[in-house]
Amino acid sequence: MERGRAYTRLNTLLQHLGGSSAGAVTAHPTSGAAKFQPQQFQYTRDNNVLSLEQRQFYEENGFLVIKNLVSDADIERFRVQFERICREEVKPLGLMLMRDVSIGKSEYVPCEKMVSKVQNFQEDKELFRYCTLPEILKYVECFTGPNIMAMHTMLINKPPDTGKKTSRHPLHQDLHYFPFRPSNNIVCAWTAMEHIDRKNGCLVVFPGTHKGTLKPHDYPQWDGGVNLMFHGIQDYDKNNTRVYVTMEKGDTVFFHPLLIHGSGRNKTEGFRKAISCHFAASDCKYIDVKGTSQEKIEKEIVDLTHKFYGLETGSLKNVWTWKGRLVKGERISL
Ligand SMILES: O=C(O)CCC(=O)C(=O)O
Repeated sequence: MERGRAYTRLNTLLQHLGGSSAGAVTAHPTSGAAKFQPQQFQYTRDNNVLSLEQRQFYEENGFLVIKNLVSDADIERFRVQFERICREEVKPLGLMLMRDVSIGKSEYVPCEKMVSKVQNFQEDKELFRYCTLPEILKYVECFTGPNIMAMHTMLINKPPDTGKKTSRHPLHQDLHYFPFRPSNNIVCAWTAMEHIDRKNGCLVVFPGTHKGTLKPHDYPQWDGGVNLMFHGIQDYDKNNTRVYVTMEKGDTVFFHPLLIHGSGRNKTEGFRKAISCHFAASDCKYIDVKGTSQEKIEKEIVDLTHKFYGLETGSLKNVWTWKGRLVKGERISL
């Protein structure tokens, strides 16, 4: 009875808030959007962290920016550790250093300017602190529930574009790389380590595409070359609204793994930094990707893991089992 009354009150409130327009998406919830009622929510959980507007925004758009979430002090610590890693003063186990395709192998000297991305920092205590920050996990739980695995970690150091446009990240869906489901229990947290806008290559997202399915991905045919693992979608709706997500240092965007997104060229002289982690509910289940659009990426990742670490994983599932770390609650099936 009490519950019934609460829903009626909530529904009245929702009606007061009015409808939303898909054509006018901003990077943040604005008052006035109320298409859904809580019982229809499927991408967010009711744990008293997100407001109704924030939940509606994510349900509708597949991403949500939380302003000023990570402190300057923490970001400084991540930056300092990243620089130490680049100078090879520390060599965390499992860490992979990537360089932009425009930099030849012979040109490589260990310094920050040569590294476009570090990934798999699960064994680096200092960087991995990002994945355990209570302020991050508090929001992650809204999407995954209480048992949380940190599955994929990255610090992206988008270099100034050399003119070859290789600093772009093609439009893609992160689920392409993941052999676990359901997708609604996976979320990416991506934190700006400085002001990020279209000049230094902010994220661009296609709102609402998280409601679609996983599309085939492949390397784009770019004249200047494409970075390793930068698979993109060829077939996307060019008329879909695009949102360029301008962010300040510490702002964090949470987004769904089916959301089509990418990032543009870095037209500045600086190295644009962001730190991110993909989290998943620990009761997600592995799937066999053989015979699916993910078969090719499975082979590429398994081969790379062998080349890089000498590990015979044999399947995407084993790669992710090896990388995943529990950050909250209980490890169940991942
Ligand atoms: O930081 C960026 O430029 C894009 C990162 C991204 O979309 C990814 O690595 O999946």
